[in-house]
Amino acid sequence: MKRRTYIDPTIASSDVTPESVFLNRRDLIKASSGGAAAALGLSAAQSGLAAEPAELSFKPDTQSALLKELTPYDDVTSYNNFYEFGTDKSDPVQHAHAMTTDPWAIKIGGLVNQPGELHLEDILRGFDLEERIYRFRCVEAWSMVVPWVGFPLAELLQRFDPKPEGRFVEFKTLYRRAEMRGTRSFTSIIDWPYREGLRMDEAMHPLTLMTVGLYGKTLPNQNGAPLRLIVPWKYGFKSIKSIVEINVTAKQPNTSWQELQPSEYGFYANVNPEVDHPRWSQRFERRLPSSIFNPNRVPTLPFNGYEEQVAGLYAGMDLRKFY
Ligand SMILES: Nc1nc2c(c(=O)[nH]1)N[C@H]1C(S)=C(S)[C@@H](COP(=O)(O)O)O[C@H]1N2
Ligand SMILES: [Mo]
Repeated sequence: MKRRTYIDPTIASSDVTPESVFLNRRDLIKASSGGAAAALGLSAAQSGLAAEPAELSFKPDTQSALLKELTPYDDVTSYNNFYEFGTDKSDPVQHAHAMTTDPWAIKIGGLVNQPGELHLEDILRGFDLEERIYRFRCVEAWSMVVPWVGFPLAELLQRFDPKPEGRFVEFKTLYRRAEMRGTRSFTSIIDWPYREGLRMDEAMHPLTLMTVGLYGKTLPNQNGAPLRLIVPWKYGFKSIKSIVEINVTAKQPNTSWQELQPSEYGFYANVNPEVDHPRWSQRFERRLPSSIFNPNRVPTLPFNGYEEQVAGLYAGMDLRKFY
């Protein structure tokens, strides 16, 4: 399989696995210092080492018009929102290594004919991975262009055979207080675990990606390892990280940000330059990397540039009301 190799400035060439391999425990452990931990049978997180991203096999996205606009790996992996580890943009990269991601399983239930559990190994073996270069727009008005690696969420849901009365899909993030310092903080405002949801047709849309990697490698913890959602036409908070549970439901599920501040964060959260956040405009975004001297301000596009593909999902809906 032809694949693109990304040059990652943060990884010495001696650390890079020479051929594409499927994820296994050994690949998750840093080649140098992780060796001792591996010999002791410890996972990287148990040993206190951040798991080093491992190479993935996937079909590269060679046609994307966004190929020339990619946000550098260092920015994608060091400027993050992952409140389980703190609310500063630099908290996740500093503290998310404490999260154990091996072993990992997701429970799929609710209104499905075949409820069950999937282990990460089965997910990586059981689905064809593909690269998708997407724009990613946070409600806070910063954005990136990221080469994700994953597979359509629809393929996963279909295996569990949703019942016809299932109209929504609910997602939950891992909640493990001992490993997530942000959840122990007394200033923490979210009712953990972090929860998100989609309407069934949004969940089944071919752009909706179950994501296991970025820049050709497994996700770093701070970006939602080992498995997260990416919904490119919605504000970033819909793209829930480190998923452990998926439920098909009849009613619209409660979501963390909506619960926190319903007047500011809606269930739909479609990127929309016409509907301002109550406290700021959504007409423009800061495309990372961005600095005071070079803010890199670009106009925000309706549905984040995916209008042609997804606007039909919302035909007849008042998008000011259903924000
Ligand atoms: N579990 C969980 N998922 C989350 C968040 C979070 O705090 N916790 N933050 C969301 C927000 S606001 C954004 S913008 C994106 C950020 O993803 P990134 O750090 O990979 O850029 O993750 C989303 N998913
Ligand atoms: Mo966000």
